[in-house]
Order: sequence, then C-alpha cells, then structure tokens
Amino acid sequence: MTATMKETFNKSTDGWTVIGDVQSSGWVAKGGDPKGHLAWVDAASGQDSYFQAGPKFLGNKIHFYGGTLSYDILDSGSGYTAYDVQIVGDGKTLQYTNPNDGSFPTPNVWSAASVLLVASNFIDKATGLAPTVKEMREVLKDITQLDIRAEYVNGPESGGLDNVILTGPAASIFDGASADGSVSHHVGINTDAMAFLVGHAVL
Ligand SMILES: [Ca+2]
Ligand SMILES: [Ca+2]
Repeated sequence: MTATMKETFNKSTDGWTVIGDVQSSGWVAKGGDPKGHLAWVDAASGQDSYFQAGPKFLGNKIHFYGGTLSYDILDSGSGYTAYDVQIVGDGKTLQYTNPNDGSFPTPNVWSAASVLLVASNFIDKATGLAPTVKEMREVLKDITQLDIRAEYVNGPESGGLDNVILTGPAASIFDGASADGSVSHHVGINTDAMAFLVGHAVL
C-alpha cells in the first residue's frame, strides 16, 4: 500500500495561499483539472510568486521520502527559470528546479509536473549543494513551509494550481532500494510486505 495525500481544490483553497507580487488570488469553483482550483493574477511588479501549502501538507511527511510531489499548473505563458518547489523545515530551505523550466508549462493548458523527493534532486539554499539524505529526511520530518512555483512569465500573467499529490515510495519496506540509495527506517510496516517476508523466510 502506498501512502498518498491529495489536494483537489474542489471545495475551497483548503488553506493554500499565493505569495509574492499578487494582484489577486483565490478559489475558483470551475476551470480546474477538473472542478475547483486555486487561481491567481500577477501584479508583475518584480517578485516571483509561489503557491503556499495549507496545513495538511505541513508537519511530519517523512514517509514521503523517496516518493513524489506532483501537481498541475495552468498559466498564460512560460519562459524563464526559477526554483519550482521549496521545502522549509529543521532550519533548512531546500529547493528543486525543473531542468526543462523554460518550456514548462504549456501555455493555457493544464500541465503536469512531478518531483522525486530524494536528496540528490534538491539544493540547500544556504550552501547551493544537495542536502544529505539524513538532512532531507529531517526537513521532511517537520515541514513548516511548502511552496510551488506560480510564476512562469517575465511580465503579466495569470494562472492556477490543481491536484497537488504526495505519493509515498512504492514499497516502503524495501526502501534500501530507493532512487538515491538511501536506507530509511519506517515504523509502519506494511502487513502485506510482512507476510511476504515471512512467506519467504528472510526474517
Ligand atoms: Ca480540482
Ligand atoms: Ca510574471
């Protein structure tokens, strides 16, 4: 069983906001992917704007290490590079930048993004270097801020966010094989996986 957490914005903003140079922002009942979404209009006064996560996405999310953060972006354009996801916790600020940033999103079409939540994919803002696996796990253990990039155009734009999904690693008991070779220590042992281990006498 894979852990997931999903924000569809179908009923409200659920505590999500937009920070930066925002002319207006808020929940819109239609036009999402599908149904409701969080929309914003750029004031275009210089700052980069970001969608900022509501309380459900904060706190202890360590079980998503090795999993993914995915989301859908709507924007009137694209064209420059900036960090796409920022995770703050444990006194550290970790940032991920999509290598294909200049051509994301496809203008005026809901475009899907997915970020693998492993240390080698992020940089520590303070050092410019990737955090260690241990450091990233400490950040995910107590997330105090999670930001997803809203701004993609150097100039006026409008856009939206929908379907923010955290997905845990496929089979957490076997995390020794996670993407960056990290070993983690999950407390919640999946009973199916346990039955598999017992069945194969490797305990
Ligand atoms: Ca929606
Ligand atoms: Ca802009």
